[in-house]
Formats: sequence, structure tokens, C-alpha cells
Amino acid sequence: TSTRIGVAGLAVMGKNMALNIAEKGFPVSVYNRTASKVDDTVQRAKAEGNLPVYGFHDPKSFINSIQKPRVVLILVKAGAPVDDTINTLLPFMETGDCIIDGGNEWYETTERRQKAMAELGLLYLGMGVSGGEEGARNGPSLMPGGSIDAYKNIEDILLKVAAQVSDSGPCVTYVGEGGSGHFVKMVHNAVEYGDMQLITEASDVLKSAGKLSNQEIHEVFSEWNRGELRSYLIEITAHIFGVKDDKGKGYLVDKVLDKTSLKDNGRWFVQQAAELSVSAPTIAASLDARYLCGLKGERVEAAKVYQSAEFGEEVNKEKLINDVKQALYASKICNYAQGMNLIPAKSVEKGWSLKPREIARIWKAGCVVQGVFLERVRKAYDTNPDLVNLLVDPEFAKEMMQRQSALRRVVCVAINCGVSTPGMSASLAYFDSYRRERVATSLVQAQLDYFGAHTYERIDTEGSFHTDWIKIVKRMNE
Ligand code: 2AM
Repeated sequence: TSTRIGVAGLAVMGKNMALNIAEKGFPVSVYNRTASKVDDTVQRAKAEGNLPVYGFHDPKSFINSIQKPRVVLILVKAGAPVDDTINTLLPFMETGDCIIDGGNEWYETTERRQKAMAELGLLYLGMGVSGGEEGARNGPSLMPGGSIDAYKNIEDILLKVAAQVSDSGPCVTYVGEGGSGHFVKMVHNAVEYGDMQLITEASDVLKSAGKLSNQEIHEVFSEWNRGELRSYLIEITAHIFGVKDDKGKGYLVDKVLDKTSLKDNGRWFVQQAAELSVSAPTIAASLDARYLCGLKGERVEAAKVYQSAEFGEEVNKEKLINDVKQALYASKICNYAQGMNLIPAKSVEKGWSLKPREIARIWKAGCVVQGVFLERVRKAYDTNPDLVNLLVDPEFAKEMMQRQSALRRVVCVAINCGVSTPGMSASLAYFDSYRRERVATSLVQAQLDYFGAHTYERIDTEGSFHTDWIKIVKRMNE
């Protein structure tokens, strides 16, 4: 018997994807460099009701077990492990076969492999997979990009394996050509950075300025998860604040070291935003927050230096909770506005014809940023596919208008209480810069013209002007 697809790399994601695919009725071949993971996956498949998962310990019989044209989904760490895995499988693959890299690869690396594989007659897809273990097993969000023929070969599988949303369909779409699938996954992860940072700031303001207990924060987030903020990240945050420490007194969240691991995606996003001149301060601030939190030792010393600093403000708990809720939502709009804006910018540069509406649709479920908010984003792009910024979508604009004063109040409280809210502050600054017809940076241009004769344009006359500022100032002082 031959199988429909092979999965190579059976760590958490690969194993669960294989089980998911098999459960949807597609026989799967599985392979892993270390054989024990193959046996473990086959055993799990048996235990879960004899799912059609077939294990192989050598690459040749693995490849030969798959029906032609063969499709192999690789789920190993990005970088060299992907090249190693491809090189292991390649000798047994034939013209027309497909390789799918389901990892978090840098899109240019994906394009390099795409080219190399095309020269050998193989089709290649770079596919973003989001949703962690739970998503992989029960329905992730899938972002495949690259060979459209490769996509067509497995579209039936992907449509069934992806998270299902009743009103908008499976969370998968053909994203576009080249490395666009991995690029869009990078954007997803950057927006995820922003969401996580904003939620963390919201909880910090509640705890440090509002003096809420963990139990109260748990209840607040549980309540928020029933409304417009309803999302996976709000849900797990509510859960986290309710978990007691099993190794001592108090709550576990207070025992977790305040040092965050860094993944490549946030940095890649900010680098791309800079290269394409896309403003993304909320995401940049979220990345930056991880650099500072990594300096645990330095912060311990700095805290001693500034021990006697005084700050604080009387706050009304109930009012603060409501304000923080509004501030979080308003900041979230700014976060998504920035994340989504990188998509058309890159699409134009690469000629990818990416569709923001479709991308918002496939993020509605399965992935880490899933939530009711994505339906709002999808609607905004539905109304206007060429929307330049979520902030000027009529619906989001209305919501910003209702919430902007709460965002100001929360940032003020945070500042007065010495609580850092880089994500919310950056979101507010983004909003305040974007919504103003005339910003103060005309001064920057005047300075440039003063010392470097860079010239400037005028608001009232066309053309390019230079003023001899020095001469005028000299004359004025005579
Ligand atoms: P392993 O079980 O043999 O270590 C997550 O690390 C997954 O990537 C695992 O399935 C792991 O295989 C695989 N992996 C990591 N480095 C690899 C490499 N250089 N070649 C093949 N697989 C690799």
C-alpha cells in the first residue's frame, strides 16, 4: 500500500501533524532522523484508534512508500536541519515530487531552496504552520507559499487538516509565490509578539498600579475573554493567572523568571519594516522589551541604584480595569495595523499579489493570534481590499475614537506609577502621529535645509526651496 503524504521530522509539530492528517483519512508515512520518534508516533497513532500512520527507519523505504507524485512535509528546526533533511531524502525523490517546509524559515532561504529544487525538477512549498501542539493535532492555521502545482497536489489534505471556521472556511489559502508563505508566517509571529507584549503590559498596570491580586487578574481576563477581546492569548492569560505554584506558596506566574526567549521572527519583521519604511513601533517596542528583560542581572543592580525613586498615583480600581480593557483593544488595533501594512509593502516589492483579507481569514482560528478580532480585520479588507491602514477603516476608526482617551489615561497612570508600557505607549504615539494632518517633523526638514542645504517643499507652493537660514539669522542679529 502506498500513502498519500510523508512527514519527516517527528518532534511535537511533526508528530501531531501526522496524527491530524491520518485522522482526516489520509494514510501517512513518517520518518525521523532518530528512530525512536518514529516508533513513538506509530504507537500514538495505534492508541488513538488505529490511525493510518506508517513508520520507516530509513529514508529510502520512507520515500518509496509514498504515492507519486510524492509529497513530503518536513517539520524540523529552521536552518541547517532543513538542508540536512532534504539532502537525506533527495537521492530517492523523482521529478515532479514535492517538498514542503513547515518550519519557521527565513523567506529568502526558502526561495534559495525553491530555486535549487526547481533545477532538480522538484516542486517546493514554504508553509507557515501556527498553533503549537494543539493546533497541529486538531487544526492549525496554514500559510503555504511557493509552487502552485505543489499546492494543488495537496490542497484536499490541507483543507481538511487546517482549523475549520463555520462561517469562513478552513484556515488555509494559497498565500502566493516564492517565500511568501514563510514571510506571512513571520508577520503572524510579529503580531503575536505585539499581542503578547500588550497583554503583559495590561496585566502589569492592573497589578502594579491597580494593586489587583492574581486571582482578580484571572477574573478580569476571564471576563474580557467573553467580549471583543476574546482570543486564544487572552484565554491562556486568564488560565495562567489562576494557576497556583505546585512547588511552594502563591501563584506560579510570580515564580517564572522574567527573562523571555528570543525567536528570529520578531527581529526579522522589524528589519523588514525598516527596509520597506513601514512604521511598526508597537512591534519594535515588543521586540525591544525582550532585549531589556534579558538583562536580568543588570536590572537587579539598577533596581538598587533607583530604590528610592518615588512614584505612584491613587487609582480607582473599577475605572482602571475598564480603561485598561479599552486601552488594550485600541493598542491591538495599532499592532495589527502595523503588522498588516508590511504585507502589501512586501507584496509590491516582490510581485506576490498577497491578499490581506485572506491572510486575516486564515488567522481566525488554529493559530496563536486567533480571536474574534481577526474577523474584524477581515471585514475591514472585505470592505476595502486596498485599505491603506486599519486605523482609517470606518469601523476601527469608530472604535479608536471611543477608546483613545482611555488609552491616554492608562499610559498616564503607567508613567506616573513607574510601570513601563512600551507597547501601549508606542501604539498611542503611532495613532497620534498618523491621525495628525500636520506633524512637527517639518522642523526636521528645516534643520536639514539649514545645515545641509537639503531643500524643502512648501505647503502653499509647488517646487523645491532652499533658504540661506544662516545669512538671515546673521542679519537678524546685526
Ligand atoms: P531528531 O529526533 O533526530 O533529533 C526537532 O528538533 C526535530 O528536528 C527532531 O525531529 C529532530 O530530529 C529534527 N532535527 C534536528 N536537527 C536535524 C538534522 N540536522 N537533521 C535531521 N533532523 C534534524
